[in-house]
Amino acid sequence: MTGDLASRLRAALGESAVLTDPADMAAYVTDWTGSFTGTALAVVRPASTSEVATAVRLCAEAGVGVVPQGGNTGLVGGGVPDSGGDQVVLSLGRMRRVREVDPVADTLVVEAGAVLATVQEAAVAAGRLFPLSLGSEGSCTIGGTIATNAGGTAVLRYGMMRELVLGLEVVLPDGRVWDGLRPLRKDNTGYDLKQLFIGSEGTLGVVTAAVLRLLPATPRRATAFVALDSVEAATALLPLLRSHGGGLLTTWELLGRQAVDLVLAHLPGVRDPFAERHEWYGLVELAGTPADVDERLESALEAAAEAGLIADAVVAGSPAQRESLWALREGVSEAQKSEGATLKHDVTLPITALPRFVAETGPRLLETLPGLRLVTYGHIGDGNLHYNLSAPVGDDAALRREGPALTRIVYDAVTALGGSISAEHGIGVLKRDAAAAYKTGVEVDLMRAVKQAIDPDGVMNPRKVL
Ligand code: FAD
Ligand code: 2HG
Ligand code: ZN
Repeated sequence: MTGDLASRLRAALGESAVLTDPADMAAYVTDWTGSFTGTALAVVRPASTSEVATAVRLCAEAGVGVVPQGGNTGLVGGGVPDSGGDQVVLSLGRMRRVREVDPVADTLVVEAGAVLATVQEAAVAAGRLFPLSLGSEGSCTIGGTIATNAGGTAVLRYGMMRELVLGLEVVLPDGRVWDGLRPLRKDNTGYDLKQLFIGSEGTLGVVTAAVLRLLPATPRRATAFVALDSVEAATALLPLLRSHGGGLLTTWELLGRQAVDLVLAHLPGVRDPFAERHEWYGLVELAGTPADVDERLESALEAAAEAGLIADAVVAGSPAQRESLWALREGVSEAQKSEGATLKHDVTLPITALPRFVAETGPRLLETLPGLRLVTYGHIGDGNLHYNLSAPVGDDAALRREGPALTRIVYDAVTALGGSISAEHGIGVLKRDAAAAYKTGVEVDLMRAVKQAIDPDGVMNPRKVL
């Protein structure tokens, strides 16, 4: 049955919608990190919801697993097939249309394959804001950000993707379409089905379209890069930034010196804004109208300096300066990738526990692997650290050898302090076994029950998450 699946898909969707040549499929079977590579029976590229439904139904009838894929920027190996060669990658890349912007309902209806940046642009063109903001926004898709419940650098103010979605259209594992594409702000008719699909990483269905919330435009942004002596200073600054920023505080990001060093080493044109080296840095941004944001940022920085919480500060005086400060933050993933072997830990803790986590975990890791580089940065305002590790210089093999022990140290510390082993990137394959071990038995049972109820034959994204 699987043998003629590609021909059946071609007959239903057209020749050009189905790729089977390994060279054509190459970009779809390896992830952004380069750590996850598989092989696929075929890559199918439907152009409409009904074509997605047909493709999923044909795969289900053939007993073939479907791996949904958007921009393939995911960091946990969830969007690529495994090495079995018996799965179909379903790319949403041809479904990119912004269908409607409604200024009265303050909503935008979009197809799942639309790139996040195009949705942000459509909102701006309508005088509104779609606030989700990620370093990958030029490539990641709305379907992918829904499937992973993406976070990013404006969660502090606007929440994660889950809070920005009002309605969804989903193709179910048996090929039926759930039409939940409603712009309702209120709908208490039992379980909130859309929330089940948000963050399910393609294991329950294929998201084909969404109704998104729009928010008031923030035409002026005030941005500063600050030098800090400690992680304690970064957490202590949060209430101060909040009170001086009013509701306009949008971003509070942390960067350790090692992260900055990697960006300076690998990304051309980026420079250190300070003459002296510091152990820690923060990026703060307020967004709103010109009348407000500059004064508020200034008063926050003055209060922070008086309280002895910042060692130095640079305020962006132009859009170009803002870009260069943001490049230091958004360049870390790319720079760390260029440096060689990386072990990623996207963890979250209660904010007050972050200083202790950093102080206690680093020495334990360095005892296990001397020379290890701790590349610590992330969305500290949300309690989310990217506690990433780079190999000792020139010794990638050591990181690979000690990786499981290092990850255990990190996850044990996170769990002991009341945190979670994935803040925003999800589980995918990377954390599948760890999630089963670190979540409670009740949580794992409930997740399995949901999967069994919606996808009893295991068609959707097999062996991911669970
Ligand atoms: P993909 O990588 O294609 O897929 C991700 C998962 O979603 C897979 O499990 C896939 O099967 C599933 N999926 C994709 N589309 C659908 C669909 N239509 N229906 C059902 N399932 C689907 N993430 C953050 O949260 N915050 C960040 O700040 C952030 N910054 C990043 C910066 C860089 C440089 C990079 C490379 C990645 C970053 N990411 C970040 C991770 C990534 O961009 C997000 O996880 C994003 O949501 C993935 O979107 P995508 O379209 O690329 O999805
Ligand atoms: C970020 O915040 C992203 O920059 C990517 O979530 C983190 O590459 C990473 O580990
Ligand atoms: Zn992040």
